[in-house]
Amino acid sequence: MVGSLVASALWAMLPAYVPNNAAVLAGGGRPIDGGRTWNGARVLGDGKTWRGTAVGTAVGVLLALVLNAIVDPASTALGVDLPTFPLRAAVGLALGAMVGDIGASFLKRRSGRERGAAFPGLDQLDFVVGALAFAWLLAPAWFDEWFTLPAIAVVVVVTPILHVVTNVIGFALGVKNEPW
Ligand code: CTP
Ligand code: MG
Ligand code: K
Repeated sequence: MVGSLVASALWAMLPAYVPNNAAVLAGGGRPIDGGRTWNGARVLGDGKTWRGTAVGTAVGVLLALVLNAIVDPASTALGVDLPTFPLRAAVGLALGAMVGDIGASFLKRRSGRERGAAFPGLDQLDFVVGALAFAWLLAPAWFDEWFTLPAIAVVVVVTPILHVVTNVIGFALGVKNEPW
């Protein structure tokens, strides 16, 4: 019961989990803010690029399509009813994750934090808020079916743990500049 709630909630979030990690690998090139500043600090900073955002979003959507291809055997193997992603839900989760992270950088720059500075709490949940908001906007019926309040609670508790673990691994592998 609880296990199936955790499994379906995390499955539903997978297309939102990979974009930020894909962006780390794909980053570089022109920053979204074009180098512009606002009140003495960069609008977003060099860590938010067009290429990272585009590749991250595309990888998230592609993952959703792969998950759709294996959802039946996976549901059977786990004995859990897992979600299939309509394209609108896939785009909402992936693009929303990227936009949430970009919004966090905007807030970091406004609060005097340089690129790469940690903002505990915001760093772990920015993309969750963005992904859920965009999925709700783009695929409201699908969102209501899979993101019940208990499912959202699972996501909010488990995601920061997964986020910290993956970023420490990325840092240890040398692909990420900071372990957060
Ligand atoms: N990245 C990107 N485009 C994005 C998000 C991330 O190119 N939309 C790449 C950048 O190379 C970035 C790296 O992924 O440096 C790590 O992402 P993140 O930790 O979110 O950025 P930071 O460099 O820490 O910058 P910020 O302080 O603004 O979060
Ligand atoms: Mg960072
Ligand atoms: K971030």
